[in-house]
Amino acid sequence: MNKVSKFMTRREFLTALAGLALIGIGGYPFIRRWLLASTEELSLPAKPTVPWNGRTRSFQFDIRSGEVNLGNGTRFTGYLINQQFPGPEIHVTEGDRVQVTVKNGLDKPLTVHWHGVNVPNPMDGVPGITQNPILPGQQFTYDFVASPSGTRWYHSHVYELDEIPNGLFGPLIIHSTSTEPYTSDREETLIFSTWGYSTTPGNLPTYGMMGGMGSGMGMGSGMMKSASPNLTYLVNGKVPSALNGIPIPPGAKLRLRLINASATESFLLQADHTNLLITHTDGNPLLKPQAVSELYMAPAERYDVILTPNQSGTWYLRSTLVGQDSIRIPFITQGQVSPSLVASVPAWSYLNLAAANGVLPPADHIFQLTLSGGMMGSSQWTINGASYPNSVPLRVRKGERIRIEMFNMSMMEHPMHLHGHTFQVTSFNGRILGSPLLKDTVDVLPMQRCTIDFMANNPGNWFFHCHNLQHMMGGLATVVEYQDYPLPHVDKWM
Ligand SMILES: [Cu+2]
Repeated sequence: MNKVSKFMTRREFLTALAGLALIGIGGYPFIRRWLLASTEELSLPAKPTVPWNGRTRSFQFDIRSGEVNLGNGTRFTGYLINQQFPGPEIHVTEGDRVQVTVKNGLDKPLTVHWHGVNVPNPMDGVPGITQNPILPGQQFTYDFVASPSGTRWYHSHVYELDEIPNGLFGPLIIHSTSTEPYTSDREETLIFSTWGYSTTPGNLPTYGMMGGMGSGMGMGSGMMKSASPNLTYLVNGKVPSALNGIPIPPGAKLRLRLINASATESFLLQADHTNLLITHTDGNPLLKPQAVSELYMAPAERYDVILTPNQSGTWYLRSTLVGQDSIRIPFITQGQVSPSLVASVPAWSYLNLAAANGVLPPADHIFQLTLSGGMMGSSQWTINGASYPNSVPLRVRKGERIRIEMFNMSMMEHPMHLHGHTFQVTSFNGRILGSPLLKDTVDVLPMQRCTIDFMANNPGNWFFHCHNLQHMMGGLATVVEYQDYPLPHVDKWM
């Protein structure tokens, strides 16, 4: 039912026609150049991971409940991994075999999902699809080769609106074995989260129309979005006012690994008196870094940025969305800086990478998904009219180049996350991206369209869902199923 034979949209057809016309008027050398460029940039890996380098890194996750102190006097009983909130920051190298033994000392089931890591399917941590949840008192060892390199993270995939905000998440940094394309002098990880969700049955939070209406509509400038009420914003598990200033010498290049672990909230980040140089999207390097004045980051997205102090003393990285003024992360310049003029650059948008023209490469299988729901404040969300687990799975075959075309026919943004694969954002709102963005989560804005392409190179059953956890719970999810791989039994553990 989802199978759509190869076809061209009207726009692609017109673009192709325009291309032919250019060839007709002697523009061939030009055409040939961008066709070649697209082909090179559009190569997708045939294998999901690099080979094992022979080294094994073992970790224990001892998960228990315990007291969390947010740094502003707020204390509550949260979920601790090795006594930490959030969980420990793990550093490994691409190609390492990573073994994490998770011991569940809580009174409820849990799993761990390795977000952005292209693990073998049984290690993906999705209960009811790739494994049974780890029950209280039980343990499970995750075992995978770390790949691809970049800013990744991990989190529970059971009762997520309870377990993630209350502590079952943390950064996973996979270092590259090759030289980083963009140098920096030092780096810091900032993992953003939100706390204070009510999870009492029948009393689910009502962040909805107010919070998300118009999300990202003015993305880039003049945002009209306001934040959800009654949430506490955290960075590295503390309210930002409790953070120590991050020291940075004058002239130094500081790489920030920004991770949005919020269950529902996006952020619009700006640094005082300096632009942000985006080098990686969801951990994957850009062909060319992008200097931006502000950065919009939806749930589950990650951005690596480089910044350089342009002010003496203390300055801040802030979120400028209404209601998020508590998000002010302090930096301290260790010495005197004579401020230079800040270059005028655009705000971040996927469309910054849009090409003047271009065509999407052929795909073997195209799925068209309409994301909808949330009407009149409803908490039900759908893909092609059906809510998970009744949504139609996307059936693919190994070796195919898959394209998913999404249209967001709703008034809220949907950060769509595919497990087990790195995809390319190939077009956004009908415009082809000249250099496709490598991501695992794409934020589809209200009433907008996008296409993502990936190689079906990792057999299994892979959850594909909105990472606004309320939308996911409300049904905005489906499964990418490989032909000839045993079907999942599909239990809903949200
Ligand atoms: Cu959503």
